[in-house]
Amino acid sequence: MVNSLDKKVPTYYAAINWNAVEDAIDKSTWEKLTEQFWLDTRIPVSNDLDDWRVLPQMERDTFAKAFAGLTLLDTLQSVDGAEVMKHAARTPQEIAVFNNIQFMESVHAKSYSTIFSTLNTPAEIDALFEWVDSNQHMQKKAKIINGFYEAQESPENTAVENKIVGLKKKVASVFLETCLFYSGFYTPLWYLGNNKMNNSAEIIKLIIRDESVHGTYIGYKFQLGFNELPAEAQEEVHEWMYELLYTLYENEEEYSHLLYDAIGWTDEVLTFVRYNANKALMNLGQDPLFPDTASDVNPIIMNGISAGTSNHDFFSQVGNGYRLGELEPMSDDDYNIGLK
Ligand code: MN3
Ligand code: MN3
Repeated sequence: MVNSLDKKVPTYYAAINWNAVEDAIDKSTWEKLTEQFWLDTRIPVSNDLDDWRVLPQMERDTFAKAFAGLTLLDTLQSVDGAEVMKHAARTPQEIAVFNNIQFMESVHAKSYSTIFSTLNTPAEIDALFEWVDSNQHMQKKAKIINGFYEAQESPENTAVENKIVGLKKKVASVFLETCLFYSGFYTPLWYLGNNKMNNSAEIIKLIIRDESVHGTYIGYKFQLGFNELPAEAQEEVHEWMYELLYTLYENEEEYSHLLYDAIGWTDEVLTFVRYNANKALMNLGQDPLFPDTASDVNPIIMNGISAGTSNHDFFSQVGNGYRLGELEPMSDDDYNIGLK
């Protein structure tokens, strides 16, 4: 019997169907990201106070500024980066994945404030935010990356040109998350490698673990679109990408001199940045730009990054098991989202 109320109309809005997943990577990434969910408030940062009190003032200053810089980058990702990725989604499940990513970017951006509120005075915190919101190098990287996020497709463009607008957003995001963050991440990893400031570093390692999934996932989605481009357009994007990375690297050089010259770490930081620049290119399916490999990075940093898993949350076993991967896609099960 036909119910006259059950009348068919053209689809105005389609329901998301997780039982008809087009791309298995969406599902495996969703599972990976939800499995590694964490909150800054569960990490006992105040246990770092004994280490903090005996740090020389110059090191404290570098530490706090590095974290202020990271706050700006994660703010950009939480407000604009993840948002624009969502609009370029290829599948409905991809939008859901970016909803998770966007929320976690807000957790990341907030988590540095958890550290500041434990280690710094209110006056110091005000000065840090004033510094980062007006520092030329930090503002420059935010401006370059956000310029690509804000770029619009246009009816005057060809279909290929419009597609490239979207692909450039993904490249900008991967460069930010897999390379630019690392001039700041260096600091907590150095202390962790020296068994200091372990709880602040734990937060950073949880962030790094998330970013490694974001970079791999966005890089994978980039490659799907890139492979659909005609050869000529691929060549154009390829050249643009290397130029952009070099421009960003030059800015990292100056930023690292500003932050690290006083404590003598600049050269080591830049080796680490170049190593991660190569990883960003690898996420995008491209060849490395720099000769630096894992064996060129200060072993103390590698020691910090691979330091044992800890579980602060007895209920959900949220802890940190991130280890740095080899310089090839998805060689490490710790952030395997199911790519070959
Ligand atoms: Mn983040
Ligand atoms: Mn991210």
